[in-house]
Amino acid sequence: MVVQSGHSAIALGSNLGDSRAILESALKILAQTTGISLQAQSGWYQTKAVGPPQPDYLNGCALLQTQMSPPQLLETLLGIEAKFGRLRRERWGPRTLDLDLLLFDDIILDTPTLQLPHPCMRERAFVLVPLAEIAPAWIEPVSGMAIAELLRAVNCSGVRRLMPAD
Ligand code: PH2
Ligand code: MG
Ligand code: MG
Repeated sequence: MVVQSGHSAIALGSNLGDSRAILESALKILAQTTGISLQAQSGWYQTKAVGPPQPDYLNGCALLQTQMSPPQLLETLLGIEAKFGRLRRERWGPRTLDLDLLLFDDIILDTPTLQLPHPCMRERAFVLVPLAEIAPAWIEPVSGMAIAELLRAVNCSGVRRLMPAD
């Protein structure tokens, strides 16, 4: 029997520069990367920033199928961030492109460079709203709860879906 693995979910965010164009080209690069196939993408959401005062974010999520290991996929995401001139200044500060690895199969991992599932995803409406659009039934393995269930527990008032023409 062949067990399909390598399903992952990522979050995309930007609040500096032309965020919409940046997020869309990041997805295009991912889709064209050897060893990754883009399976689904959510709509884009304008979201109130969590953390220090800064402009609203544009956020979304995508599902990937990959032959890479989680650390290889993380390296790929960081490489794409770097292409868009991502500078790491203050923690949780404004950024041109943030690509976060949220889930990888049902792996639970806690290393200094990579934690799976992403430790903040359970509380973040700007992650759960777009993720629930494309993976409502995915069980977050630490809580044992489905994404749609986690979403019911958070306040979504700062998250607004953009219509395609916005
Ligand atoms: N990312 C952060 C900190 N705060 N707020 C919103 N709305 N969206 C984000 O993507 C975001 C944030 C750190 O990664
Ligand atoms: Mg982030
Ligand atoms: Mg990040």
